[in-house]
Amino acid sequence: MATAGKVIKCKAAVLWEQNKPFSIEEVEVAPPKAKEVRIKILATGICRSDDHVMKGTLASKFPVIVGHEAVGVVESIGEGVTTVKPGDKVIPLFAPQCRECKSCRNPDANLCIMSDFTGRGVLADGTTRFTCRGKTVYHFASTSTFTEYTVVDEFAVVKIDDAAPSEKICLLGCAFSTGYGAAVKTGKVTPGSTCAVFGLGGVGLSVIMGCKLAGASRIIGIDLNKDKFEKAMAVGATECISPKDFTKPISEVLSEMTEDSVDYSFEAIGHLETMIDALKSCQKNYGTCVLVGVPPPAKMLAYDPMLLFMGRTWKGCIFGGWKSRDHVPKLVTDFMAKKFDLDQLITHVLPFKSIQEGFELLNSGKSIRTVLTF
Ligand code: PAD
Ligand code: ZN
Repeated sequence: MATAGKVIKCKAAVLWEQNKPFSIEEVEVAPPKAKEVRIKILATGICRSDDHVMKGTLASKFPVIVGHEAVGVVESIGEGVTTVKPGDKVIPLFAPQCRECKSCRNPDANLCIMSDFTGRGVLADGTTRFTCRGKTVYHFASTSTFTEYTVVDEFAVVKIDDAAPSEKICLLGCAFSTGYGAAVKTGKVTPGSTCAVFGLGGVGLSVIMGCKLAGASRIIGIDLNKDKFEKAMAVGATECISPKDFTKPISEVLSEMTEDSVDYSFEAIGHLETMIDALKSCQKNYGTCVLVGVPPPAKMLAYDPMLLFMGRTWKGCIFGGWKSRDHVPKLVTDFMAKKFDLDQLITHVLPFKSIQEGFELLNSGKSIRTVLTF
């Protein structure tokens, strides 16, 4: 393309400091260096994890360009890139896969050593490709998609089916893959089982879809916001409850609703209290509880070790446990084969410049996923 090898000036949503709104700025995006890929973003979803950066729940340097749930097209590649080429439709991967580290070599693991969940904010060579008003702007979680163009390391991007609709499958970059994988890959929900899902945002609803596809017979959705119940039922919940309607903990309510508690419980909120109550909610001897919500920083959990001693399994997963470059193209193929539907998760589609409105919809509880288009 004509822009290859040149600096691209384009619009991006920059967070200059914590707790301040997005500022749409003209930024400079440097060309990709060796083993890097520059991508034109086509569509990107708004996830609670982006909001966590704004509020300080997820560590980050500032100024930063967040956003991590997207589809784009490769604009140009750096030297030595072999797995994608200009013109390819791709999904940037916040959980990268270098294919060389110990986790990547383990068939059951997916937390690649190249992941940036600690807020380093740079590419593998230790530098950034963004500048704005003469200042260095940091990357977020190997992706940074709230911009017309981004640069990622080759290990953090994968080619997908060109025919896949960008405005929908951007959700495979985070929400759907995370929730669905938590149920079918990490939790390994079995047919006929009972499940409880704490939190009915884009991630929790995707957990429900996974539980349903795995053949669970009873799926109980839990949220403080009853407006979320209709969607939860539409994607597969068999009933929904709100903690506001009970004076006792949800774990006790679930124990009464089901014979001796559910087989699987999932926490898709990110609060310490609900993490422990989700653990208490699964069957005491063989139950499995999966943590999906991002934990608050520098906080410790205190819980009765008897909860685990009796036999429960407590696990967590990032990106559902999927090995991103191996599995994302297959999830796209499954979507194209109509194995699951993403329409229920997308409540709003807005132009990129309305990003702040998209976050207001998230924070007021009115949206599930807002997709921004370019
Ligand atoms: P969301 O904010 O859209 O959904 C969270 C839901 O939880 C909302 O519907 C709230 O009303 C509800 N809620 C809040 N507090 C409570 C409570 N005490 N009891 C019951 N319900 C409550 O977020 P999301 O679906 O985009 O993300 C959910 C979490 O998952 C969040 O912490 C996000 O950062 C995390 C996440 N993790 C990964 C991963 O790889 N593990 C990926 C993406 C998102
Ligand atoms: Zn996300």
